Amino acid sequence: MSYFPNVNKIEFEGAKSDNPFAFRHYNADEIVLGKPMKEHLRFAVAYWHTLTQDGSDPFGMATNQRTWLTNDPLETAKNRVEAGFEFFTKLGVPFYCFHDVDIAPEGASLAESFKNQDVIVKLLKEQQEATGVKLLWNTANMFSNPRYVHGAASTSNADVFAYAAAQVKKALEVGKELGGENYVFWGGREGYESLLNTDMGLEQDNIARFFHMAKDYAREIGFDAQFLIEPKPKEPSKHQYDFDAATTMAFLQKYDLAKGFKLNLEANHATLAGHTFDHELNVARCYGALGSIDANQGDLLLGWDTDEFPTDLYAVTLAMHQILENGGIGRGGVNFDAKVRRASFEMDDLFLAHIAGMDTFARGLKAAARMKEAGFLDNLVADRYASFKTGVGADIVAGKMDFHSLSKYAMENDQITNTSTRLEFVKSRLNDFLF
Ligand code: XUL
Ligand code: CO
Repeated sequence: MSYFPNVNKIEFEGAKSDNPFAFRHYNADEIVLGKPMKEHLRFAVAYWHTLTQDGSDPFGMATNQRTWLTNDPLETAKNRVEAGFEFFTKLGVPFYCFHDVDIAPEGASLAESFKNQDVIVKLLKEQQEATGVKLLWNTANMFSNPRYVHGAASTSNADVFAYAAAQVKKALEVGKELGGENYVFWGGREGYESLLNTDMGLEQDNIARFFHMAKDYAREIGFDAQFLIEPKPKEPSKHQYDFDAATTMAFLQKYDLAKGFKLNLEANHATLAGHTFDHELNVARCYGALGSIDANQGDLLLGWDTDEFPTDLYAVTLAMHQILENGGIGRGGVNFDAKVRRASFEMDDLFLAHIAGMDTFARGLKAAARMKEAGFLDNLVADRYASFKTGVGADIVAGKMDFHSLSKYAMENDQITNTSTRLEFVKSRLNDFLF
């Protein structure tokens, strides 16, 4: 049986096509800078938004029409696997991502929850083998259930810490079973509501202990996925410890975890932190920690995580520029952590939304590649910092200078000349690459 009988495999038809169920820009095998688009982009569908969420919001009930829903949660979960893989293959994405609770219903006990997962993981594995679609990453949801009201690894309740450990242990086993390329931690409730009753030092020490245990267990079972932390400044917590890329790297360095973890950066989380997405990618790049991205966009007029499908070509081009500068996304990918709007409730909207995101990323990749080929930003940056290539600048970079020698140099060269960055002209030229 088909869950999407109206939609055939989505094909590339070119920019002039007016078929809504076709790619106009994403052409999987087209070579860009020596590599097929599909390898640059490594797209993934997020199970939670596309297969599990129902369209409800704090003010209204579910709106999504989903033909896989039944009265039996485990039956529904089985249907979702079938529907999901039909969707992934028709869309032509190579990867998917999930939380444990997205794929299988929680049971009355931990043991029953694990049993439900086992039933579904078996089906996922069969579908992966039949279709070639792979797991980009999985994760454990340690924020929805009321038991996590005080946090998971940062909880004030040691029994909850243990429960969370059991949940992640299982998630790592599932990741291994399904050959996941990455494993993600997003600290949904790892933060605080009020400092009045919070031991911030203990909470952060405990999170670090938790991460070390997770790394140790993954090593023990031979699960060699890349470990990723996903920063977010707030929501649902008032303040989350993994505030942004820089804060998260400081945490990882403090606790001797920087070698074992990279970052999964999300566009809407960057803007919630008061940063642009490319800022976050650039920070990660400076640390050699750009692991993967969650592709979406927020609404600057709204102060929460709207998780819209990414269609802002300017922002996506700058993000793809960072990824190209990084030498690619490595074992990571472009995961659509994005949901259809509540009013886009029909099944086929799921295709239209992903096509919009994939086409935008294809355009962003091509625009960033055109900039690269023209040497546009490379030349501009090289010119701007040219003074560090020769003379005193080269000596500073080589570590040959100190305050004595610099002071002597400055006394002899104290008539400073600076040049304009002509940033307005640069921005106008940048627009020329966005087509
Ligand atoms: C929440 C969010 C999560 C993570 C995985 O804002 O982005 O879905 O990506 O837990
Ligand atoms: Co995310």
